[in-house]
Amino acid sequence: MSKIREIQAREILDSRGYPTIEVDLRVDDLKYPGETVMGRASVPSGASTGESEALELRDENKKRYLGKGVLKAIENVRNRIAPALIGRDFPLQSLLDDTLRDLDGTPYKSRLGANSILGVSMAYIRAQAASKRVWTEEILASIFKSSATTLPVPLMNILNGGKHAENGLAIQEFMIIPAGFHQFSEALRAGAEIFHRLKKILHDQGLSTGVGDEGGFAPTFEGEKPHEQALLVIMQAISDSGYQPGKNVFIALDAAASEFWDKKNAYRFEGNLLSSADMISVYARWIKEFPILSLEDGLSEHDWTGWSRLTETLGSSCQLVGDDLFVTNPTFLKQGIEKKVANSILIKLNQIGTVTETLETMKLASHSGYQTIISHRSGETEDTFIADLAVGTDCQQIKTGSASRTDRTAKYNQLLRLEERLGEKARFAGYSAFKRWMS
Ligand code: 2PG
Ligand code: MG
Repeated sequence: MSKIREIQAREILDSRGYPTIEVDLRVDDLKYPGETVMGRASVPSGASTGESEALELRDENKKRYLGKGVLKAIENVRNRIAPALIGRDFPLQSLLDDTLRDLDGTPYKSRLGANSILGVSMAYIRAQAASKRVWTEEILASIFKSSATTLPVPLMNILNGGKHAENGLAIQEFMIIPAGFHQFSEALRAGAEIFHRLKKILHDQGLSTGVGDEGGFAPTFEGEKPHEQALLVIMQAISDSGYQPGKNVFIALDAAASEFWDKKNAYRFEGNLLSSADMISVYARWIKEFPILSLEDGLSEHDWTGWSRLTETLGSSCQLVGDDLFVTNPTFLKQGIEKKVANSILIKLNQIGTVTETLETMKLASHSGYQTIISHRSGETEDTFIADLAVGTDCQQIKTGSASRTDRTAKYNQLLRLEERLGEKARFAGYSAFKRWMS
């Protein structure tokens, strides 16, 4: 029995300098009776959010942090959550998370805020690990029933656009996928080398090498086809680094298309208004010309008809990932499975708001043949929970930014530690993460 003894919440800053919530949760130490141990977790925040995400509670008081303070969420932890949990033991994470959901009582966690609920949910996992003297990923593995030996392929966002930069690119993320390696550490090294090579290429072309929210470069390409220019410089960076595009390093895109979709069912793209069919043709052409293995949110979360067509047309040659489309929510994922929409899902803890629900969505995905990709948010902290989550669930892919900004590299560094700790047991997911889409 390991009862909850204390819960503290505080306002800290995320990677964009906006407040977020950090929770310290103390439980009985199973090793030394009478003592307590602490689990700590902090909550990330998105910019290009799906409309049906669980609610991120902000103060909306314009006099503090431009309205983005999280004091209300903190008050909810102190005055509503802590009194209901302190002195209680939850033998299963799901019992704790069910209690949190009941306390909130709304479908999108709009009463207490998903940020306050998730902070407590994650901190409890960490506290359990501390109390039992095991690692966080081992706690997650015991819930998810996995071997916790898989190291995910990193999807590294080396060129930023959309809402994460100010460079006019509609597509939000251009990522490299270093899949053709034997170890995570080798893949990460390749990714970092390509990132540095890209910097040199951009510099030599007189383009900006400042970085966007997720640590990728954010140059402004002046030509008529800026997205193709972006893809071309990435291809060059891969080859100039001594790697082979389409052999050991591939490309992934997150269009985050809800952001450039307007309500008249058209996409504002490179100066034109395109239909979903036109957008699909653009993607089809790119997939032919470039080694693109993954396309996330290629169409808007409101354009399910377009999504069906996209899946029918490109689903056998490309990983099609629903992010804003599914918002880590089993209800939307079930609809996707029924309607044969997308073939993969992005997993973000704060879109749904508890660890248990996140794991349930992942289980549903894998039972239905949907690939899962654990993801950061564009607003992050130094918390490395998602790295532990990826290994703890044997997830084959993780997307957590570029090879710069500590908020991004912290996750990669944790994966390096996990690989080292696993030693000979470590298995890098490599090509097998994408085998369905590799010809
Ligand atoms: C996305 C994410 C993370 P945000 O769209 O996939 O890259 O961005 O956190 O802004 O929603
Ligand atoms: Mg996305």
